[in-house]
Amino acid sequence: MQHKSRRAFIKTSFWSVPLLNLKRFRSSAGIAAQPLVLSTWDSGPIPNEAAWKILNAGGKAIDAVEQGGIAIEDVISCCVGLGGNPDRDGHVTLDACIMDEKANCGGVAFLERIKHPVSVARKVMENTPHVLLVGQGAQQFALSEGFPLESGELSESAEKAYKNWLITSEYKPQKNIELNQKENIKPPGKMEDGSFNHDTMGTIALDQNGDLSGMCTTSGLGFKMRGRVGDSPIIGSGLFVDNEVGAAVATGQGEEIIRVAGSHLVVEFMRDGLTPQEACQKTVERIVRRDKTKAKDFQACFIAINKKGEMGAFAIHPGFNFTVTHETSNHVVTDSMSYF
Ligand code: SD4
Repeated sequence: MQHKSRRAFIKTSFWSVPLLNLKRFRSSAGIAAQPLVLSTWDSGPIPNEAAWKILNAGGKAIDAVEQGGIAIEDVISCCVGLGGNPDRDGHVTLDACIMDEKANCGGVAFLERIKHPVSVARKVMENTPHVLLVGQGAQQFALSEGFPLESGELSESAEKAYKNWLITSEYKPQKNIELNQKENIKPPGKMEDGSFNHDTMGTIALDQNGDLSGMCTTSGLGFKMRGRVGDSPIIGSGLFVDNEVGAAVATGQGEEIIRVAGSHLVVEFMRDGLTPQEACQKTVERIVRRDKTKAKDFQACFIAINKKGEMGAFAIHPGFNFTVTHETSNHVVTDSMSYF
């Protein structure tokens, strides 16, 4: 077993927060917090701020996570939503899903020119007999629900990235850590040019009533094949919620997360009595075990909360960070624990 306990340093987020380290995070991971919201990456303060408004007012977790998704999809300089990097043909295609405390769920995949896939996913959940709509059908449904058709133009940062990618046209997803380790990254997760450096936002929440919900929204891996769908809109892979047990959400190389039905696996480990931290770690170990050499080249990360309001996170590689918000704390945990 090679995973290391890494010290984590907590950056100041949108709120003024105390400096903490991972040791403290670990002990706070054992403390129950309710309500509670966790989001992937250091752009997590954006969804968490929107979600917290609802949770703090006694609102429902499902509304909180949807508002979180909308907030990050609104940030055009973010790699989530329409500002994200395109596929190799130059089109942005979006994936999202949402799941509530009653195991109601909905998703959209390969959706184009619609700004808020998370809300279309919720409409799929509430207004259709289905769980997942894709491509043109998903767009047609979104339009019928009153979502406007957007222009389809690339954002400035995506256009730049695409032109740059066309030079080699080599499909080689980043582990994200290279970006994080660049000195020019400004918190929370911002690049020098003001754009964000991650393409998937997962948010899970526990509300005052003790109910759990989650959402995941993404533009998927940049420069993917046209039609490619990752783990993010797939219930059980990118996201899973079981109100008796806990909730988990994933980010990283979607294909590898799908292979183990990652988020479902995290929840099942929690059902067996593991803490959220142990459950995330065991799931990452399951992915790595399949092919350890290959795992050196891709990232996969999970965050989880359980019914008691305990939390956990684990990644294959260093550099993963996530955002925690509850009554007494608001912080980005940088460089979470990892296998390598
Ligand atoms: C995907 N899981 O499309 C997503 C990518 C991701 O940060 O998480 N990027 O495979």
